[in-house]
Amino acid sequence: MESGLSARDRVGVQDFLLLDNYTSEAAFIENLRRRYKENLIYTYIGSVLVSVNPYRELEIYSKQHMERYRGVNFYEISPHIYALADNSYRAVRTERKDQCILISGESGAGKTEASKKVLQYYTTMCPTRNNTQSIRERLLQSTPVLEAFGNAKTLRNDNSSRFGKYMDVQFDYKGAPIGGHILNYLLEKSRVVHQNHGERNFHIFYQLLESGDGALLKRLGLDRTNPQQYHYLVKVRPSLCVCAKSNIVIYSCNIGNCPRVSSISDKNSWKVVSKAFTVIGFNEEEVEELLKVVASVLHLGNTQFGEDEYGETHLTTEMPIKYMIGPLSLEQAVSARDALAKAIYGRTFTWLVQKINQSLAFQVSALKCSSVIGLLDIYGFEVFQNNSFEQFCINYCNEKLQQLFIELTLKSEQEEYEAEGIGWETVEYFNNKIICDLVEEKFKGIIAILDEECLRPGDACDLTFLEKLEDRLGGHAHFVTHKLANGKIRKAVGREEFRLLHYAGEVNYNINGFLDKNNDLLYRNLKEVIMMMIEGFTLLSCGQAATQFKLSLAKLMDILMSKQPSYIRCIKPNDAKQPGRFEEVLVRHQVKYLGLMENLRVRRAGFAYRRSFEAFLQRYKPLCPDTWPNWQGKLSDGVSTLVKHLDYKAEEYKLGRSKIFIRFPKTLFLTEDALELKKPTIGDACLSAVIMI
Ligand code: AOV
Ligand code: MG
Repeated sequence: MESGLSARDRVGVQDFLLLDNYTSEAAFIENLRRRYKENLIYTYIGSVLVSVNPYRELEIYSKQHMERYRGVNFYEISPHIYALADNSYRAVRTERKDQCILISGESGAGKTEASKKVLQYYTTMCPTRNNTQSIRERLLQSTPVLEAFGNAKTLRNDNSSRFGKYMDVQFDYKGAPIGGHILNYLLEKSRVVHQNHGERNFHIFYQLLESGDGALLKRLGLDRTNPQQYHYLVKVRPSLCVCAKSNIVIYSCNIGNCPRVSSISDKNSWKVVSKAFTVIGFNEEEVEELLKVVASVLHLGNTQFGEDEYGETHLTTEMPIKYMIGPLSLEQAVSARDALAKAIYGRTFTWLVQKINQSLAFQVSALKCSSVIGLLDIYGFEVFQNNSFEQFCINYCNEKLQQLFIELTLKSEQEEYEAEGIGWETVEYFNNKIICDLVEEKFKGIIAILDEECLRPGDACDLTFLEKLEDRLGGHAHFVTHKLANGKIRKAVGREEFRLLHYAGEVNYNINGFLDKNNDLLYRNLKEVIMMMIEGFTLLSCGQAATQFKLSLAKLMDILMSKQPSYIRCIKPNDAKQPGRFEEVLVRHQVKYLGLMENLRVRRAGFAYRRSFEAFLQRYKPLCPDTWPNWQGKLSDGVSTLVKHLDYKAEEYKLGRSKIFIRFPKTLFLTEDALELKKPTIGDACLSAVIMI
């Protein structure tokens, strides 16, 4: 412990609003660093929670901790994710307004862990109805199942979410969780057939092979002794060789990756997932059917193709298919196989989410959902050495989330002050709308150009797509290719790449595979074979995937906009995934692009709470004899009378055209406390009729 320092010097301030030098980025980072060194990973910016990944288990998530945070206000106790969870829950109870908790930050920053902590809080602390107890367990157990099928080790995170997840927790009028619903977004299906060096396929493959019961594996035709025999589990580097015996050219794969990772226990996870299946309500046959599909993907990956002297390709698999798909070139055959594996896995994942949703739906028809809290945990912004279509979609998704943050916290807040005639000096911030438009704008954006190229008959290919991008978007401030305006070559961008200047940094995207991935290509005859094998199993082409993704993101934004948001901004302190390491440059970069300094400036200069005159008066009128039981005059005069009686100081509030603005949360909390004391004399019934806006 550093001696001679006051507690405040040592642990910093728990709310950045209290920083003496609140405009200084250095002071902001220093505050984060001090707190991090003391294992204080949470700090507020008003009601926004900033969280720094500790990369170690902290003793702050026990039931006792949860109890400490129940019903207390932010400023009363040290910052915690439970305080934020409780705050949203109380808003649901008292204001009956749907809430959402938006968790953002780059890959490995702690979003998924944060969402799990919030869910744990609700399932532990909220009241239960007799007949809905199992729903808590199901809500909790949906996570390990979805993680087994949708998470994987990447270079950035050993448990990286490879799909976006939005989960509604539904509460009844007494505040008991009674159900849930999950929306999933764009699973990174390409991982099924290919992983970058040092990465893995989805966890479930390794869990099944490592820990699946011997008899089960036998039934599935799997052999655990050598997981590396499964081509989809190792780094696949295609190569062609000629079989000496038959003179047939064999398309083979290079084996070389290690499927085991010290930080991941596939054995333990398997146990957890197996139990979770039971809790969610899968019977044994359903689990086995599901695992059969998983196994079939591994078998499919081991299918090899040979080319005979006529250049025709044959299927040399032991799968129960008697079809020859040909003639195709070797490359075509392999890509058809991989497309099929991806489609099977993707469909299975969608089915899994549907099945979980059935299990989370109200079991008792008489139950009514009164309000919901939505939890958004998406894949974080990521940059690799080689970035493809998947990173393009993931990073676009993060742009949208940042846009929502800007719309709701920076832009609308400032616009409201202006509309209400509150004196205000505008805080400048970077608005990433320009990048969202670049990607998604109708007819002009990258997605529109990609779709256009996918639908164009003739010679359309990835390179013509890049040419079109250059033609139409060259000169855009956030779009760059290897060609410089003066005809020279920009070395930092490859000839098959384009670079986007994202809000969170620059990313070069390699265009190879963009068209196929966007088309979600699946050969028709393969679809037919599968449809004949499995009745009712329809594998239709999904159309242009990026556009679908864009539309589902737009829908998600509508869902989120209809709710009252809370924010958790996650920060990754180092790239080595190590505890105790706080790398300033890395943290500063995140503080910058997350817009935390602007967020702080707006909050500091602005007002923590606002209420319409009517709602404010309605709720707090019992606190002043002149406004109780009814105020007859103008609403603004009533509010004026009330706050004077409450002894609000001039710097604590401002009256706008239709609303009162309260600068500090504490002022409102003290008023709430006073109301609580008044309850015995005025009665609860009167208060429950009050609507807060
Ligand atoms: P992410 O969700 O933000 O990345 P995770 O939530 O998976 O990141 O966190 C990555 C790892 O950091 C976890 O597996 C834990 O080991 C550790 N970690 C995060 N938060 C905590 C915490 N509060 N306490 C202890 N350890 C933690 V990604 O899904 O890749 O964008 O796509
Ligand atoms: Mg995650």
